[in-house]
Parts: sequence; C-alpha cells; structure tokens
Amino acid sequence: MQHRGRFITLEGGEGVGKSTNLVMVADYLEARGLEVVRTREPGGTPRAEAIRGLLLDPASEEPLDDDAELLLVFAARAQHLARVVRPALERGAWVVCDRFTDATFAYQGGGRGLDKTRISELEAFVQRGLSPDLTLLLDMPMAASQQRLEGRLDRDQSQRDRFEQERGDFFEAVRDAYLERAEAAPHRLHIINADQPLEAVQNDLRAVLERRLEEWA
Ligand code: Z5A
Repeated sequence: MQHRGRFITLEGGEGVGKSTNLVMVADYLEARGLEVVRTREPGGTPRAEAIRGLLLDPASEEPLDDDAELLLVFAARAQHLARVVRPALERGAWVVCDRFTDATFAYQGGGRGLDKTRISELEAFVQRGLSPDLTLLLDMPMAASQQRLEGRLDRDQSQRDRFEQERGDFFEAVRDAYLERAEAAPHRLHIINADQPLEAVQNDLRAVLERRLEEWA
C-alpha cells in the first residue's frame, strides 16, 4: 500500500515499558515537526476499545474460546485500521502504536499455540499489505518485568485481566515467539534490551530512530 506517513509499533511482553517509551518515541518525532498519532491495540477507537474490554474481561463463567479470541483481536484491528491508522498514514501523519500484529503471533501463536499460518491468513485479509515500517521490540527476561509490575500483580488473582492470569510458561512462549519474529525480519524489528535503566533504554531507542529517519529522508 502506498502511504506517506510511517507506521511504528512498540512490542514486547507485559511491563517491559511499551507505554512509557511510546511517549518518548512520539515526542521525539513531534520535535522533528512530524504529525504523530499515538494509539494502541487492541483498541484505538471506541468500538475497538469495547472489543479490548471483551478480550481482557476475566469473567470466568464463560471462558473465551481461543479461536474467538483470535478473531476478536483481528476484528478490533480491522476497525482500528479503517478508522485511525489508514486515514492518518494517508494524510501523511506518523502512527506510533502500542502493540500490533506481532503481538498476535506472540500471544495467540506462541502463548495459545494457534496455527501461525492461520494468523498469517487473517493478517493478509485484514491488513491488505499494510504492515509496520519499524517495530521496536522491548525485550527482557520475564522474571525482571514481573518484578516491575509487582504492585499490580499483587492484586487478588480474580482482579487480574485474562492475560495477567496466565502462567509463567505462557509468557515464556510469548517471548520466544517475539524473538523468532525478530530473527525472521531483522530490518523491521529491532530488539531493544529493556532490562536497563530507562535512560539507557531510551538512548538505544533514539539511536534506532535516528538511523531510520536518515534512511527514510
Ligand atoms: N494482546 C493479544 O493477546 N494479542 C494482540 O494481538 C494484541 C494484544 C495487540 C493488553 O495489552 C493485552 O492484549 C496484552 C496482550 C494482549 N496482555 N498482556 N500481557 P497491553 O499492552 O495493554 O498490556 P501490557 O503489556 O500488560 O501493558 P503494560 O502493563 O502497560 O506494560 P508496558 O506498557 O510494557 O509497561 P509500562 O506501563 O510502560 O511500564 C511498566 C512499569 O515499569 C511502569 O511502572 C514503568 O514506570 C516501569 N518502567 C518502564 N521502563 C522501566 C525501566 N527501564 N526501568 C525501570 N522501570 C521501568
């Protein structure tokens, strides 16, 4: 697809610093005079946020089927692409998004063990060739990111969202799937060591952005 803006995504497991660093990335681009749309998945529009609610709702009286989860993720994505991402890119804005389809390969593919070919088929159907220009994968060992989230995860098990309720091996599989994605597409996906002080993480992010901006100039 032809577009003038650029599409940048932040990825990684729970608590690795995606939301924190999205602000830095967007501020960095805005400081260069670019229009930036900050958004997230699942979500980014009122209807897609409603789907996010369904995905995260821990209500245990009706467990969510894995295939239904996958389709909901892509339903939210279709709405987000139609209402926010494509219009922004088409008018020349840059889009910085907290999670996108790499998360589907990691969580539904790696974590749930769903067929990755099926995920690729849905990706092609929903995205019609649109994919991120750059993905910043914040990577760190699960134990360290869990520590950062300690306060949040201290809550009673029943207060956690559906993903927070998963066990350690689920998150290990998510991390492995992310790293596999990075290995398969090293030009698009940059691994950033997230297990460092924030200033060091942000220096690494700025270095990648600087190189990319030069390349795209
Ligand atoms: N999901 C899916 O299954 N399939 C899909 O296709 C998509 C999503 C798109 C919601 O995502 C769930 O949706 C997600 C997967 C699923 N569930 N999980 N897990 P989410 O992005 O909203 O969920 P999250 O990963 O749990 O977000 P988060 O907890 O907000 O994490 P974060 O954004 O990566 O971290 P943060 O909020 O920026 O930082 C966490 C804390 O660490 C915070 O106190 C910071 O101040 C601190 N921090 C950040 N960086 C540092 C450094 N460098 N040092 C020390 N402390 C730091």
